[in-house]
Amino acid sequence: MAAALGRWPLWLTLCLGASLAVDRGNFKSCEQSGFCRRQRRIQPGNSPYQALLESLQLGPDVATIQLVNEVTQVPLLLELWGLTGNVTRLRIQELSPLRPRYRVPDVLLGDPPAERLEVTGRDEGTLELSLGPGGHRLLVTERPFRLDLLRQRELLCSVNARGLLVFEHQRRRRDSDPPKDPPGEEGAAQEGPEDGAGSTQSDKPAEPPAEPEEEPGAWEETFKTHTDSKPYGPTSVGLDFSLPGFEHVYGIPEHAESLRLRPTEGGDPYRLYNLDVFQYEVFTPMALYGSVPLLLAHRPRLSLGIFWLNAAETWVDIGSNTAGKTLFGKLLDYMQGGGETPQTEVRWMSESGVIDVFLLLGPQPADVTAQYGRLTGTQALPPLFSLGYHQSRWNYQDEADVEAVERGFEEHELPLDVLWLDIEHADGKRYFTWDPAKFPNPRGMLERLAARKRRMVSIVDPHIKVDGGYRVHTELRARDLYVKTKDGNDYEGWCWPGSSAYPDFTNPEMREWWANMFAFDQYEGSTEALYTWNDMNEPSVFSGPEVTMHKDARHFGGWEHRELHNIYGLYVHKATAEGLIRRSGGRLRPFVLSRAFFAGSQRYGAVWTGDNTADWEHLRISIPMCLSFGLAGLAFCGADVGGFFQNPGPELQVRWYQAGAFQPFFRAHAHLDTARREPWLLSPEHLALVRAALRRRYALLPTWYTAFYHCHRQGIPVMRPLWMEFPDDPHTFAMDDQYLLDRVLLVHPVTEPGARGVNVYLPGEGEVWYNDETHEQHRAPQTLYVPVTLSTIPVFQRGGTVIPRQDRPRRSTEAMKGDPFTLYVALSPQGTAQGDLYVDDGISFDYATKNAFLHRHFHFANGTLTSSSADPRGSMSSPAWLERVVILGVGRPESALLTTHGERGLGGFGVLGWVFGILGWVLRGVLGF
Ligand code: NBV
Repeated sequence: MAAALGRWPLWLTLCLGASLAVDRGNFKSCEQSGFCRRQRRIQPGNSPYQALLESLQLGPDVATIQLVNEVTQVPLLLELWGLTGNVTRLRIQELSPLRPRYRVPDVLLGDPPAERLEVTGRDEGTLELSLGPGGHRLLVTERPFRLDLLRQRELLCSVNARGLLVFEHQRRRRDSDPPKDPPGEEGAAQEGPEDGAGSTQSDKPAEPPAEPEEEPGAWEETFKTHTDSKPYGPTSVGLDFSLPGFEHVYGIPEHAESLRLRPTEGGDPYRLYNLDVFQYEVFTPMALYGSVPLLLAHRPRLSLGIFWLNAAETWVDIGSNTAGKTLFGKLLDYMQGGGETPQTEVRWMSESGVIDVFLLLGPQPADVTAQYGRLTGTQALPPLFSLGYHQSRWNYQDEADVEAVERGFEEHELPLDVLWLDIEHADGKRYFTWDPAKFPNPRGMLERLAARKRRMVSIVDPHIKVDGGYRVHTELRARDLYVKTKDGNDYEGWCWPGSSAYPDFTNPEMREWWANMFAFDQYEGSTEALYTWNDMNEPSVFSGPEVTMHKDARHFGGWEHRELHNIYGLYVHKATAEGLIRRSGGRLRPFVLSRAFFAGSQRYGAVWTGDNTADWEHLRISIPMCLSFGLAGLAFCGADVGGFFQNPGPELQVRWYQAGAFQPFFRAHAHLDTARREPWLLSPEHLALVRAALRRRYALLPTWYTAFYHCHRQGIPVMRPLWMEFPDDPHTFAMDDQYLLDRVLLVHPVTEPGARGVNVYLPGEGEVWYNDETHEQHRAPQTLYVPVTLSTIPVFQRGGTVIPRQDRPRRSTEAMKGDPFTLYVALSPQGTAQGDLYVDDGISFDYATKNAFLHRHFHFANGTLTSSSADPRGSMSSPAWLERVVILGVGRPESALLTTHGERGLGGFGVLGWVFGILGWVLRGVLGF
């Protein structure tokens, strides 16, 4: 039983919501985190590592070289791969580890295909390897060890140029017995599919080398009332990367931070450690609920990514370095005319595991996101309903409340797809059950909702009430599927239900059991209309250190929690999504929202930014937060609309609906202690504005769905920073108050109180943009002052694009099925435009398994709009039809002519200025629906 009375004050704070700001004292600073402190004290320029070039072994796809620490004489093994599609992988491990180190499984899709490596040059102290057909070369320097990655003659990235490679080799504790229970083969057996040649996992442990003096805390670390026993001592790893020419770096969610990451000198590094941070503040490098160790760097003509595959607590330092620049950096300055070229330094530090890094070499921004998508998978295609509007609060009290809220949407003609139930719906927070007094007939409730083409989400958290009368608990205990303490007992901590145990989701058998719990006969009262929300899966343990699990807790295979902390939440999400797929016999797509995440979580569903606050700065930060999520593959991102803590005023609430309507996951949510805020509780004027925002979202759903399809296929985010589409325009590089939806719409939500206007930057030399509401045309590039009222959402369609819409207001996405489409054709200055529309049944996997989809490409040139197939595999027959074509950027046409499969159709019908309508049945044949 790990619950400590010492944690009660925090628990009380959580319940009462008393404090208004984060309690920083609950979370470690770098100085309080032993390995971060140790690593940060190491000064650049003194690397003890030497590459033994004569040890080079060149396999068919991997090169191995031994590294040795000249002080401790401990040997490491460096493995290098040139992967297809401009990716280089490097892995560093101990050559003869005392105990296997954790190599993150279940994140990579498989063994990434590799190119043949060749030695193309060698002189004293340097080795040159060519990395396949992309023209990339790697220079390996012997002493001190460093790597320089070049494309032709251009230096892209240097590794260990500052000499900050750290590999705390495993050792025996001085004057003590070895730890009793190191993981054996079982631990090795759960290694993921990425394991390949050069594995040292099963190598025999070597005799321990001579030990350096250890600093206090190396073998035991105390934070507040918690002591981490650290039976294996210090095991951290770290490495530095120099990026010449780069001034802008992004990614490594989750932080409440601007899109462009800030230098961390003088403060803490960015921390990646999944934590339940109560009342988080904005603009801090503090860790939040999820972690994706992917950093992107961008400059004109080049984007790169560094993917650091490690699931332990990780800190990332970012420096802009001109003074301590590498020789190559100085050479670059010289070649470019003597001026200082900027350079960014990135340093990764993880508490344990191995160094496993993928350098994603772009060169375009979309290449980097695609490279990452090929490694870890792309966003699962969401069921269409989940792109509609979600109404949540902690809590909708009972069946009558649900009914009344749903009726409210009906009566006020507000579209709604999903109603959410938080923890109070379950019987005493025993997930997979219903409170019998409040929800006596869940099936009836779900059927009523489904009859009105709506759905429900219920929360299923991963902490399980320790209660001998609760089947989930008794079965998990009997099957021995809980996480263990360091002493081998079931790990227990304090959470919502009181004393709770934590299923070991890293164990495949546990995930299997959990997935089966979503079968309709296991999760009683559930139906196909019920989907799932996983909260608290960092995991949150109120009584644990930093509100999470003890690092010396034990998982399947004997691994310590410290080694895999950041991937725990992904496994919960994965098992839940698999459960929803399985309950439909593999037919239907799941929808699962998760709070914690890791690299690869995009394959399992949606994520959100957790417990934000109802204030303007949290509204503003939702944009860069979701942009950062998207860059790291997590495209299906949203923030609680209205803010979770505290009560938004009507202006903030309206502005949040307007912003949320243009973010991928669109859900209003609120804390238990806040006032009710269903939209009709606003004044009629404000309600009308919320209605307008909701309807705008729904009208654009075909564009959203098509954007998600692009993302699913190509790994390109749905919500994109401007620089992804305008990579050579430095003006866009730090912009995070506006963004693009796919490549077609530019959105600049109003996020200031009392705003009368906003400055919108319209990028693109020689391009034009059209105001989405007034259809007014604007030339680019320019910063346009857009006057706003409370009803304005500044959105612009890019000239040269075609977007599909469904303009008839309905109660939900399902009610829109069969509604006709309108195409908005926004002409470029050259009078051309193109775009596409993706349609499928919106719910099943038939699009993938039976090619049951339709993907049309639209092209406008020489006054003619043509529709053709964008993907001939798509074979769905659809009732969808086209009702109108709106052309932006033309004068009033004299007539319009329609040609169907070469036959001449109607001409000269009603022309309304530059907007003209055409009878749907006429166009149906032409556009191939
Ligand atoms: O389940 C209650 C809440 C939930 O409403 C919120 O969205 C989660 O992020 N949950 C956190 C636990 C309590 C937070 C104070």
